[in-house]
Amino acid sequence: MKSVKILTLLTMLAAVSACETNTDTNGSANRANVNAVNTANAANTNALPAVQNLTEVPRPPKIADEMKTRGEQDAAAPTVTVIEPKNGANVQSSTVKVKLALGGDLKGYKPMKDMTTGMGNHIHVILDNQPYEAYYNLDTEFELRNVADGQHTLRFFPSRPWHESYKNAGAFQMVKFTVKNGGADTTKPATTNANQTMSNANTKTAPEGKDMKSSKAGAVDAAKPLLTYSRPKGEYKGAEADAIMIDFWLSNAKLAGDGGEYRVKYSVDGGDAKFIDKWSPIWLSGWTNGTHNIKLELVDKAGNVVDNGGYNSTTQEITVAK
Ligand SMILES: [Cu+2]
Repeated sequence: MKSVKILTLLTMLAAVSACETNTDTNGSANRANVNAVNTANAANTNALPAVQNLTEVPRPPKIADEMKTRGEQDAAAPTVTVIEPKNGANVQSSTVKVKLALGGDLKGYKPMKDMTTGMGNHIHVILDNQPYEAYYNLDTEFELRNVADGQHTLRFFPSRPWHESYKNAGAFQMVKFTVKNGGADTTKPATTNANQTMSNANTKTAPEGKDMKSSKAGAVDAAKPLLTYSRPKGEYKGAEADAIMIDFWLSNAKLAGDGGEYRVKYSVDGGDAKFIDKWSPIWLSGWTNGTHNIKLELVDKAGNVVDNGGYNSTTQEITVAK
C-alpha cells in the first residue's frame, strides 16, 4: 500500500527532492473551490462560513506503521557536531561549506535517502530564520551558495523520514558565521550545491511583507530561550495533506505541560491563536487547497513573545494541493 502512494508522489515530484516544493496552479484552483464548499458544509454552526476548520488529530496510522518498521531508531538519541563552519567563523566567500558529524546513541539511525522512495532520515539545515533544507547523506558534501555578506546563523538537527525531529540533548546545534566580501548576488536566493533554496530572495512577497532578499542572522542569543520552526514546510499533495504536522525545536525553554513556564502559540492564516504545551509534534487535519501561513511563537507566562533576535516568532507559507 505504501508503494502505490510513494509511486504517485514520485511521479508528481519527478526528480525533485521530497523536501522541496513545486506548484500545480491550475489543478489546485479547481480543487480549492470543491474543498471550500465541503469544509463550509462541515463547519460548526458557531462559526461564520468557514474556509478552513482545522482539528488536531492523532499521529497518522501511516506514520505509526512506519515507526514499527524502523526497529529501535525512534528511541535513538543522535547528536550533531558542526565541523564547518565553526561558530564565529569569518568566510571570505559566498560559498559556505557545511560539514557535520553524527554521534550519540544511534540505534541504527543513519541519514540516507532511499532512492526508490525518495525518503529517508535526514538533517534539517536552517540558514538564518528561513525554511529548512534537507541534508541526507553526511558523506557527501553540502555547500551553501550565494550567501550574502553579513552575519548568519545555521541551525541543525536530525529528523525522521516524515520530518519529525529528534529532541534529545545534543541533537540541536547552532553556529554563527560572517560572510565578508563574498560577492553574492542578493537579488537571487542562497541555495545549496544541490540547488535547494535556502532563502526566499527573488520570490513573491514574503510572509508579513518582510524583505528577505538578503537573509541575515537575527541578534539571536544561543543561551536564551529559542523556538526553531521546523514543520510544516513546502507543498503537501494528496493524502500527505490529510494531516499536516507542526514540529519545532526548543532550546533553553520548557513548556508549561512539561513542568516549565513557556507556551508555543500557533495560528494559521491569521486565525485564532492556539497553544501547544508539550514539546511534541501535533497533526492538524481539515486543510483546504491553496497557500496557508503558519505562525509559531514562543510566549512567556504573560503571553508575550520571548525576544530572541526575532526567531521566536516565525511565519512560513505552505501550499496544499489535495
Ligand atoms: Cu525533513
